[in-house]
Amino acid sequence: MKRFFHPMALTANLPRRRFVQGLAVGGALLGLSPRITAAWAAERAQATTGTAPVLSGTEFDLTLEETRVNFTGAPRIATVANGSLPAPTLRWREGDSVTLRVTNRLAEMTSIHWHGIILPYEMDGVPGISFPGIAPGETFVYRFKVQQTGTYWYHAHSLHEQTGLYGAIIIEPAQGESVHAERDYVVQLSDWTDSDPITLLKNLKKQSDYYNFNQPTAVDFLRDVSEQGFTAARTKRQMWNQMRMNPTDLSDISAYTYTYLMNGVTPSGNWMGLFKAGERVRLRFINAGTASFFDVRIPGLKLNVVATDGQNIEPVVVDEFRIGAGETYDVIVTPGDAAYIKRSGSP
Ligand SMILES: [Cu+2]
Repeated sequence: MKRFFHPMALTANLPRRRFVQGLAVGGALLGLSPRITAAWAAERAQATTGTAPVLSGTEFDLTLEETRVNFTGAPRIATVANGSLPAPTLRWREGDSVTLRVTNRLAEMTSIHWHGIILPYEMDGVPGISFPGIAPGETFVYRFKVQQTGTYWYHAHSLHEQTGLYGAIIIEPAQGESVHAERDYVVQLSDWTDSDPITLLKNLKKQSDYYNFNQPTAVDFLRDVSEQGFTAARTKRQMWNQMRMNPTDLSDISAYTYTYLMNGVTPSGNWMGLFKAGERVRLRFINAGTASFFDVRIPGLKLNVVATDGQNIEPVVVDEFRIGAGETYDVIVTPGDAAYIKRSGSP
């Protein structure tokens, strides 16, 4: 199993947050992608990455457009909301009616879906149910009453999600937070690819293990024979063959293709959250990845899981948890006077 570690430094008492910008975009723009030309780049801003801006209240405007990003040293096109990747964090209040005006400045149809939010179906934002999507140039107005509390997220209900359209939703309870914390951070995990998502999808449709480079080999079979005996090894292989499955099929797409992001920052960018020793820090983990699981742990810290998918739960203390695509986990940590590196391995 290949593990990919994504460090997040939770560092005590640093004067400011530091973000590492993507590599500067220069003349190398030309020729790397057929759609990225000097003229294209001149018209578009670089996306703001790192901790997303927070929008709160009852009226929201989100503008969806293409921007430039550079996570790997190669300039690419991202689809973002209000110029930022991740999209702005939306803070709502239970009981409020919210209005969200979403304007599509992309060249293609798109949509925004409010993941896990209880609302009238016309406001759900899944194309093909109540509307065809938001056409280029069009503004769709979502309006609904907020009837729940907790950590959720929103995303494009199309391949624009893979290219950056996702953001956090935090809903405050009408009577105030029941979970006490001195600090509150969104930790949004996602997977970025420099490849065109349509190409990835096409490859997976043709061959589901296209990106699996750990196929069982004759050497593995011989090892099984020496460890378990011939009959057991053959039975095991037959079982997998009958199911037409593969014991190494953990993720359709792996770190070979993906660069994993935490709050829009690559592992080398080191997203950082500040705290004072002894504070209760609430970390709202959101898996905004398109096709990745993450195993989350912060060596040296117990993770007190207090909510999942927006629902408060009987708190559970763990050393590590696994978060699937679309899930959210709220975790309380009480760090001491040290720096902590969060590790999230994608299996
Ligand atoms: Cu969703």
